[in-house]
Formats: sequence, C-alpha cells, structure tokens
Amino acid sequence: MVLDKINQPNDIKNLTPEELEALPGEIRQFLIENLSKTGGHLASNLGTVELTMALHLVLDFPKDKLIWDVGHQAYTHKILTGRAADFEHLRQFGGLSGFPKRGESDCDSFDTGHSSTSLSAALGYCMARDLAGEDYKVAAVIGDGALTGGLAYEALNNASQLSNKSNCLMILNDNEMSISKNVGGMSTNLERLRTNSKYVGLKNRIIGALEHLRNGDRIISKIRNTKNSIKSLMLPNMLFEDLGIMYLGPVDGHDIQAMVKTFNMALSIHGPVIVHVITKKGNGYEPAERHPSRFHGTDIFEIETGLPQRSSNPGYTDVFSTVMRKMGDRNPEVVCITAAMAEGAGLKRFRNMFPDRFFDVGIAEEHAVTFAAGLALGGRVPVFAVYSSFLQRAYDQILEDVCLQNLHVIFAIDRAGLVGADGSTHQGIFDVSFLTAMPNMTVMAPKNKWELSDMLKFAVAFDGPIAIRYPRGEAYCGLKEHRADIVLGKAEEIKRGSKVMLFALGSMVKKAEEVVAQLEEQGIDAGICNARFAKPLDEDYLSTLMDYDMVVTMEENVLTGGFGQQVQSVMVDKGYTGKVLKIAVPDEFVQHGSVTLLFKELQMDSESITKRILDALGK
Ligand SMILES: Cc1ncc(C[n+]2csc(CCOP(=O)(O)OP(=O)(O)O)c2C)c(N)n1
Repeated sequence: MVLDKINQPNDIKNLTPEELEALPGEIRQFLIENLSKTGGHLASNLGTVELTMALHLVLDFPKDKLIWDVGHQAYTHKILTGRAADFEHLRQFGGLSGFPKRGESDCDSFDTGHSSTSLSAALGYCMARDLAGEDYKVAAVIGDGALTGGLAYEALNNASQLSNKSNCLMILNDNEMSISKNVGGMSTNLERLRTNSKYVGLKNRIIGALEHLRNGDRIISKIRNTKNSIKSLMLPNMLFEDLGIMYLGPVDGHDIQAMVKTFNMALSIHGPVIVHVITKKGNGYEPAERHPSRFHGTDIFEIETGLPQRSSNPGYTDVFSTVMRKMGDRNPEVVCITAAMAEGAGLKRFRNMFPDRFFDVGIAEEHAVTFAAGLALGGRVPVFAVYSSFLQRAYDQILEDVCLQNLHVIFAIDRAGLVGADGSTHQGIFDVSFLTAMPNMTVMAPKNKWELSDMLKFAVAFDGPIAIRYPRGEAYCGLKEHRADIVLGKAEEIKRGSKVMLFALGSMVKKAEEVVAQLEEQGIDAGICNARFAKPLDEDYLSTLMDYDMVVTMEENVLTGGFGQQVQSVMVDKGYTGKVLKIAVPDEFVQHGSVTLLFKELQMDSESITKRILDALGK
C-alpha cells in the first residue's frame, strides 16, 4: 500500500510517479471504508483528493499555511499529515475532529467549521508574514458554495491591499454544489467560465506549453516579467480581475500534474491569485456521485449500496417540515428562507410545493435576516429556518434590522443545543443568551413535537420578532396530554411537587421528567414546569415559587447570559431566599462526541443533575 508510506507531513514528496498515481484510489478507498463506519463529510472529501495531493506537492508543511474554507473537506490533508490511523475515531469524543484544528496538528493553520472565512484568514497570514519579513507560502481553498458568503467578498475586496511583492494563493474549488446545487449570480458567473470553450482551450494551451518547458525557473521569471501580458491572456474573469486579483483557470481538479504546474506558477506571481479548479463532488464512489447532497454529511452506511445503516425516528426538523407545508397551504403570506440548508433545515417539501415563496440565498445568514426584514415590511410573513450556530453570523442584522424595527420575522432555530459529532464550531448553545438580550424579541422552546407545531402556529399569528429553538435529532413524543394553549410569556406547570421545582426550557423538560423520577426514589417530591418562553419569562409564575427550597433551571445553552441567570435575577428581585441551581453549559467550548456522552461530560445528563440537586440539598 502506498498509503503506508505516508506517516508524516511531506512524505508524499518521496513517492515515485507510479505511487503518486496509485495514491488517489487508495485514499478514496480508505475514506469510503472509514466513513462507512463513523459517518462524516464523504462527498466533499472524495472531490478534493487530487487537489489536496497537488497542494501537498507544492507546499512545505508545517512551514507553509493552508487554510480550508469550512474545513469539512480536509480529510485528505489530515491523512497526508500523518493522521490516517486516527480516522477510526473520527468525530468521536476525544478522537480526530471532522474539521481542521490547530490543537490537533501544526499543519492545520486555522480552525474552521463556519463558511467563508478562509480568504480573510489567509490575507491576515500574508500581511503578518510580510510585516515580519518571512517567506512562507499561504494558500486558501474555498468552495463555490462558500464563495456565496459575504465575508469572502469582503476579503476579495481587501486582497488588492496585498503588496505586489507578496503572494496569496486562493483556490476556488468549484464543484457546482453547495450542500445542494449552488445558487446565485456568482454561481452563474462560474458556470460561464467553466463552459466557455475559449477559456478551457486557453487553459489547455497554457498547461500544454508549460509541459514542454525545460527550464521552469526561467519560465516562471519570464511570466513574472510579462505579468501584464499573461494577465490579459489568462484573465477572462472580469470580476476577480477588476478587484486586482489574477485569475488562472479553469484547471481540472482531478489532474494532479496540471494543478501542480498551475499552483507553482500562481505562487510565483506577485499579488493575490485565484486559481479556479473544477472538481466533482463524490468523485470515485458512485452512490456519492449520484447523491452528493445526501453524502455531504453522512451517517454510517453500507458500502455496496450506499444505503444508511441506521434508521432514525422522526426529528424536530421533520415536524417543522410538515407544519411549514401545512402553513404554506393555509397562509399565502408565509414565505421561507434558507441560507443553503434547504435539506438540513427541513424546507425541501416547502420548496417543492411553493417554489415562488421559497428563497435559498446561499451561505449568507446576514443577508437572509435583512432580506427577511424587507419581506416583512413588504407584507409577507418570513420564516428563516437556520441552525443555531450559523445564526450567530447574523447577530447585528437580527438586532438592528429586525428587532429595532420590531418586524414580524420568525426564526426557526434548528440544532439548538448540543449537536454532537460536528463539535465546537457547530454546538448551538449561545442563541438563548444572544437573542434574549435583544429588545422586542420573543424566544420560545418546545418540550415535545406537538408543542413545536403549536409554537409555529403561534409564531405565524404573532406580530414582532419571534424565535423558536429546537434541538437536533428525535422529537420527544412524551407529555402528549399536556397541551395547554400557547399564551405569550406563560409557562406550563406539569407537576407541582414541593420544596424543589425544576424549571426547564425546551429539550430539558424531558430530562426534568427523568430527574423527578430519580428524586422520587430518594423521597423527594420535586415539581416540573415547562418554561416555554425564555423571553418574556413568566414572572407571575416564578412569584408562586417563593416557598420552594430550591429552583433548578435547566437549559441546553451556556450559563452566561442564559435562561438560568435570567430566572435567578427575577427570583432574587422578588426576594427569593432559596437556592437557584442553574443547569447549563459551562463557559467553555464543547468539543465533538456523541450528544449522550457530551451531556455526561458536562454533568447535564439526568443522573448528574440528580446528584447535583442532592448535593445542593446536602443529602
Ligand atoms: C456560516 C455557515 N453556514 C452554513 C454552513 C453549512 N455548510 C457546510 S458546508 C456547506 C456547503 C459548502 O459548499 P462548498 O463551499 O462549495 O463546499 P463543497 O462541499 O461543495 O466542496 C454548507 C452550507 C456552514 N458551515 N457555515
């Protein structure tokens, strides 16, 4: 196996041409076999095998800096930097992260997980390098999907400030796909570049000419001296050109030698250069080529068929999807927005039924929110379905454009809470804190699947900014008999109990039930209240708890600025002298691992919570 010869960074440079030719197949086989057992981002990684190999042939690790946008496509980079053995524990607690992590390897240059950051980070590295008079190379790889994010354009605009004595290599990995088919004007622009035979012919002529060059150095210096003529020859893309960024390409992203030549040439050019590389998502594994969206992020699967190995029960996303379809039918004013997450956020059915009222804006959460504000002012009822961690991008837009104008925009916040294998960049544990800080905002969280449905209906009939947060995974089907009408700012008491009251938000109501059962075994008759609203809090209800020895707040959100601290503040203001025990995520980033394990680690599983309550009661 050629792979056995790859044990540390730069080992790839010692391979023979025959070994180099065999390596992509071996890496693909390795990825398919491992991910069939662990799950992970398969399709994107199958698409970047040769691209990564070419980069490892022209860069020197760890001296040079390579920044992956989003970072979900960096598995081959991990393999080529000596981490193949760790794939057995990919995305598991304590195991290899699914994204680049500086703490994991000195060959990872920037921690990522959220889209469109690579160009900014690369430019920062370049400026720092130039200021220090150092000479390492800096390369960023950005997908055509990630290029729909506003941050990438801010970097492109800033790139011309790079001294024309210095280089920044930007590689556009174009597979025409985000998670779904890519959208928007930029994607149309790239499509034109890809399909225009003139440019492809031009590329082939240039690569062909280079192939026949004996003295590479002389040619490179010639290219440098005749930059302008090369530029006019090779720069058909006015968008990049006009921003002062040299455009090279398109290049076949599965042809290692063609890429090595182009990257070497690009690295010898002064100033920022963008190399347009064409790859195929899922390349080399038929099921992933056929279903690139499904294999973008996959659970464990059967290699022969590509079929999932685990079936999952309906999740909150499915409930959301069903309710939105019905709501779309009943109310023609309702429109839905996604930032490139139509499948993940459950909007596929709405898109199919109401294509004119469905908007995929690309990976552009900030735009999505201000766009929703415009839709609301124009008389529509916009529902922005978004993962909690990605909504963080749009903090200012929610505050300034929606809340300040008190607009009726509905935020359907999926993956709110611990998400598991995607790890620290994706945990949805901040939204309660940042949303409840905003005037005019209402924040709800359902205890079970029926309550999500009721809350969505309530939100559509409401007037003003309103958010519903619900977690990843299976929708809770317990407590069906508790279905009181949703009333603004009113909690729902489930069991009165005595002495100890568990005041739980959303997903934590289920855990509260478990804790109450465990406390009962210890002779403690604890109550449960389903908070329903993180904002406004049910202050009247909290006033009825003054005689309890302890109020336990429970939330799948950070402690700082969260539900518990706000409940405590209300209780103290009302003169409560008992104990408020706050169960929440501590002030730290939460790594990857199964959600069950993470709850245990954070002492937020029901057994740990029971123990914490007993300790606090001195039992
Ligand atoms: C801010 C943000 N929003 C959404 C996502 C979810 N997401 C992860 S990868 C991806 C698509 C990226 O497409 P592209 O950059 O073209 O990479 P490809 O997988 O196609 O190679 C999306 C939307 C994210 N990581 N960050």
